[in-house]
Amino acid sequence: AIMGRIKRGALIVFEGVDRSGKSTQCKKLVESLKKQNVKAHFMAFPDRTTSTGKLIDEYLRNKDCKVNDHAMHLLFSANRWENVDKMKAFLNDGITLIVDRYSYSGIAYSAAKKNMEIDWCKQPENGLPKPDKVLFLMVNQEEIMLRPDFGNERYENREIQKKVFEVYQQLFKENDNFESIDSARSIEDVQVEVLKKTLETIKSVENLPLSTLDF
Ligand code: ADP
Ligand code: 2DT
Ligand code: MG
Repeated sequence: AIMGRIKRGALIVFEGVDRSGKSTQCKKLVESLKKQNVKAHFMAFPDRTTSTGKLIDEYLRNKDCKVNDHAMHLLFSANRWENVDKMKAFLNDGITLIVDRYSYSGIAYSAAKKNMEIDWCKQPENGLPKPDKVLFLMVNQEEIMLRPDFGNERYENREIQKKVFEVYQQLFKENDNFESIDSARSIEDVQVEVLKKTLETIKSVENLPLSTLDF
């Protein structure tokens, strides 16, 4: 008998400002999927374990560390590029990837800086695997202020977060793979919607080829 082709996994990305609940939802989602016998694997960007990731980690944790903004942007992008073969292998094996931040974080946090052109920021991302769905966690500023405090990393302050949110909103309008999730609800209520959207996405792309980002 002819063997059926392996159905590919879906590339699901979580985006949103700090404390919007991305990491919480990603972890729960991977558990929920595994419970339902859906093959899933968690990834996060920046991937702080690789050689580029160690430089990025130093940059984020040490605010005195001065690096050219353009060079830093390319390093964040390189940190994704060095994971492409691994990502494709998972997806082709039928394993769904649940990813905490991706190219859209790269664009939003860099374009929020002075003297950084958004069109320039998009370019290094072209050719990377295109997410089948970007779940954009939306929480208003008042709600986010009720959540546990910012940490000490670079970018963790209100002024930067406001600019980042503005770039995210532009990306939301420009990209058809974005879906907004109201995250000013309980963790459990958000998870119900996140799981539903993910299962729908897995089903709808399983026989379609993976696309590449084309900004
Ligand atoms: P992110 O990864 O987007 O920065 P986290 O998942 O780390 O956000 O969540 C930030 C903080 O807010 C954590 O303390 C988490 O427990 C809390 N939190 C996450 N989701 C919710 C929610 N829906 N309601 C209230 N608090 C939340
Ligand atoms: P967390 O580890 O708490 O998510 O913070 N960032 C991330 C960039 O500036 N560019 C990127 O390409 C990516 C993926 C956002 C990571 C911090 O790094 C920022 C917050
Ligand atoms: Mg997080």
